[in-house]
Amino acid sequence: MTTRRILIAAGLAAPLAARAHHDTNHGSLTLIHPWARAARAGGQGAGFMAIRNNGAEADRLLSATTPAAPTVELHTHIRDGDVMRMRPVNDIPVPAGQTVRLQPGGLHLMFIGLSQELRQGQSMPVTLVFERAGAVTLQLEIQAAGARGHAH
Ligand SMILES: [Cu+2]
Repeated sequence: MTTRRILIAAGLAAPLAARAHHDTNHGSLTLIHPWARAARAGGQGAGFMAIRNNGAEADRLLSATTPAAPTVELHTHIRDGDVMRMRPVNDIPVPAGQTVRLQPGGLHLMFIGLSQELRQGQSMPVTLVFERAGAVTLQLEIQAAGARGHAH
């Protein structure tokens, strides 16, 4: 079966689209500059953004999903001797009044076993599930494979 047919079978006729991006407000949260690195089908990808909690209650990012990969993990980097290694975390706390940054070398979304190429200039939908704010779907703008930050 071709990739395209698999996508259609999953109800994802056009999961990647070129479109403009804006910060997203969801409940007490603002999701700022969501982006991902370009990556090949079958490989792994990484997603980043800043999450600002404007509210008076702490929240937590519990999980994430995307039609572009069967598994999304929440990862951080830890120092292991002289190397930085990625490690899954159960959740990502977003304390009241604070901004948590998912960025290269730190916390990030890890897309495992990409079912499609993440092509620079397109975008991918990702649904985040927060303990308090619930689920919100964002479009991550796909940057170059080696990108270190969001291009404005
Ligand atoms: Cu990772």
